[in-house]
Amino acid sequence: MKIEKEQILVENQQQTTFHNESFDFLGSSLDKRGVDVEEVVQRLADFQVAIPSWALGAGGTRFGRFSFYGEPATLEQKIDDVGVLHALTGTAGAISLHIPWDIPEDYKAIRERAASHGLIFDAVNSNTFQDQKDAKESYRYGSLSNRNEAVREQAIQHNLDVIKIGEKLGSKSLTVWLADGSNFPGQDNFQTALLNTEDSLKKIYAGLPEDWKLFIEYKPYEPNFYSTVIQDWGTSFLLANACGEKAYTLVDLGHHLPNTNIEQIVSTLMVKGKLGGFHFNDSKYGDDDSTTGSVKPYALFLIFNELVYGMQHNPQNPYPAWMIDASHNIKDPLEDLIQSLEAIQEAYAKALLVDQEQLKVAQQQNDVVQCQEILQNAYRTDVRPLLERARLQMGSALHPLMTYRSLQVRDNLIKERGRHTVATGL
Ligand code: AOS
Ligand code: ZN
Ligand code: ZN
Ligand code: ZN
Repeated sequence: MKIEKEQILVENQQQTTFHNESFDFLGSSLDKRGVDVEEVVQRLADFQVAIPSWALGAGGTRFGRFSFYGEPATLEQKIDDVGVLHALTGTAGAISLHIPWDIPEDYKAIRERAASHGLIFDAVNSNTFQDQKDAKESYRYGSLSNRNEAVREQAIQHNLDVIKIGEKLGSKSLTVWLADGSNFPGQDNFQTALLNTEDSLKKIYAGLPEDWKLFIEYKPYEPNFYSTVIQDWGTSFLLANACGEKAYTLVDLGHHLPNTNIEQIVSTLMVKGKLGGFHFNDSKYGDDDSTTGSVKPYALFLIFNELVYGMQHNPQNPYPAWMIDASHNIKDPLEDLIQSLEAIQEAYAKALLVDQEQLKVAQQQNDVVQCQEILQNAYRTDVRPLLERARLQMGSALHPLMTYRSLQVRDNLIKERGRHTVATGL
């Protein structure tokens, strides 16, 4: 399944007049507000978000999984699915693989397939939260933190192997998310577990190529329900500092306890030059992994406001790696990802509209009301015509979801792959 540029063009033609009208209207009012509209559109066109290979099939819960028709069953098919997303949105220019779920057989063929869709390989992810077939040691009681040295060594070696795989694909970063923790008080010695983890991460870091980055993800609970070794940004931050300058903290929006001020975490990490990557999703309760922007779009905007500020003011922080980390239990995964990509771009566009100069003045004058007005003025702007314009410029779909449906992509995938496929790595 591959969407041709020509098909998108035909779809776009029917919608261009309406788009032009709404773009011109918005453009002239933004112009009056002193916004450089062309620049905002260009930034939106440049903004690329990686799609994780594991988000292309239906996810599930511990109670069950309802598979979705025409799910990708192979790495090739996963790449094709991201190709569809990228053709439609122009924003999904990278795929993130999870090892061992996605080990390529023929590297050259895989690289070529990705390139044919205009995709690059983003961070590679290691997996020490499941026992693999024929593995000598078990991760039942932890991996990089395990009190048994042989288990730690196996987990370290796995991460080094993942780096090797990533190198063959052109990836430039390794993301480590550790499930390690304990289920009951007294089960583990917190200090030993933390020190073991630090030691293991340093050994992985030592195997990192010069131009690579190590991203350390944190999460407060799940799958362990009493303690998690890397429970919060502070723990991730101290481990990244212990490893060295190529190690960074990775923020996953669903990995915070309720009401945490995520935007403030973002700003703290950026001012210290340690925000490496980002996993977008949304959440009502915990690591819900729901569609980005579906529950708390204003919070997402406030996070982007800090990201935009940080990208402008913190040269000490590298350009962050953007990724969606979501799971879809009932929606068509591709439609869900299109919605997430749209919400991300929307929040980014709105953050770009915040008048930073005016905000600074209002803050200086302690005009709290005006500060809120400035943020909400940007947030309340309907920026969708800007997104459309960016896509139009890239030859992508004016309305990705509409085009996805009118081109009957899912039906075509079912025809190609069969109705009852099962996604790998779930
Ligand atoms: C787990 O909760 C983390 O969000 C990981 O980033 C990711 O979802 C996992 O590695 C895929 O299973
Ligand atoms: Zn994540
Ligand atoms: Zn997660
Ligand atoms: Zn999540």
